[in-house]
Amino acid sequence: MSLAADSIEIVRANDPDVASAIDAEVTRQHSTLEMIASENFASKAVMQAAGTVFTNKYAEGYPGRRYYHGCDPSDAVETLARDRAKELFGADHANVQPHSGTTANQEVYFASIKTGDTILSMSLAHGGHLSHGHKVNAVGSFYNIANYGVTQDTELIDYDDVAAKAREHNPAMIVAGGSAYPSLIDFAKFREIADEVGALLLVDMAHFAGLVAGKAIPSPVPYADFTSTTTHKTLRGPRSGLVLCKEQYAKALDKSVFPGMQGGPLMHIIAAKAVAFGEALKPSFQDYAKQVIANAKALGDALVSRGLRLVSGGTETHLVLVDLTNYGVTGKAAADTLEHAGITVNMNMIPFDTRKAVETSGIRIGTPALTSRGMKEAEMTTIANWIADVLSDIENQELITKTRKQVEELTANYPLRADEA
Ligand code: DSN
Repeated sequence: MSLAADSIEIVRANDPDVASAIDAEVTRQHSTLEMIASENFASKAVMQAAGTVFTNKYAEGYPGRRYYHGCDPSDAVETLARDRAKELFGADHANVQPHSGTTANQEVYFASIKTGDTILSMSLAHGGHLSHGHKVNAVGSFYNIANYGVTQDTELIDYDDVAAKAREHNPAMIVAGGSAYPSLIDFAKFREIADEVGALLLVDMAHFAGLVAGKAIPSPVPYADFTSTTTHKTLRGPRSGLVLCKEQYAKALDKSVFPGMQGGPLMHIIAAKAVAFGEALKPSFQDYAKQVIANAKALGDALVSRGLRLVSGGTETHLVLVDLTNYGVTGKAAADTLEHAGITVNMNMIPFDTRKAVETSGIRIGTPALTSRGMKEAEMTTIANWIADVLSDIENQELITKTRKQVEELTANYPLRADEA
């Protein structure tokens, strides 16, 4: 055991109930295969920075312009985080205060468009995200939402549809990016369409920010007016958000984040973000990012060799979206059964899914977390075969128990962070 286990003794002494939940989570993370595409393992340095006295400090405002006194250390750490984020992504301006990816997106809209304006974004059912506008999300209440999607034959973004919808709806903002899209996005094409209709372009790179930082895939930053992200997925930092933008939007963005949508920034999390951005600037992060993609490809190839179909035919990123139709199981049944076998994935709708979101025809499987544990292509092939075995016989309790044991044997050889073993 490592990570939280060596730092919760004070919690245990003061609050055994909470310590016991933390112990259970440590055991779960160590002994299972974490394949939720949006999860990862932060370093000890990131977690320790997040657990510091900065949690005690109010620092409303920005470095050098605070509404509270005693902010010199807060200014120092926020400046480090901002400068590192700008260097990492080659951005004009960075705001490191957003609490999450969803708030980051809301803050971009609030900074740049008016209530009632139209946002054109990828449909949630085709791999978009709630915060890109949906009737069950606040964004859908404040703005008029139009959606583009993928083509039925390729399951890739239909750029003709994006252009047609842009001409039809005249959006103030076009959003590119999603949470279950396994292919690369043509940011230059999005820029061209946005320019044609006079719209702003927001790229939400939450899922693939670490791959951009690690130079494993092309960056959206030169093309987008705003680029938003979470910091805890492929980027491997603390659970939080970040917005980058062109210099001309810097003032409006900062005003939108504070005082527009947030109060006191979480200085302990900003300290942890500064550590994470520092880690991502190291050359070893580029090896990590490339391995994440190599692992996703190996996992996908092995699943295909077992008769499973991958949406869009494969992956160029950190995730595969698996159509389970050939196996005759729903995404919900598959994810439930795999969890019993020690493999954690999401149920996920596939494009043109005939099942609802609570059941789905697919599962989303990602490699960022297992790559942090040091697993490579060979382990991905082994795991893909375990997944296929379990899914081809989901009522077989003996097989589920056997797989759970194999998962425990495999994970025992891999610390959560291979670089900190
Ligand atoms: N971050 C999203 C994901 O799991 O992809 C959920 O909001």
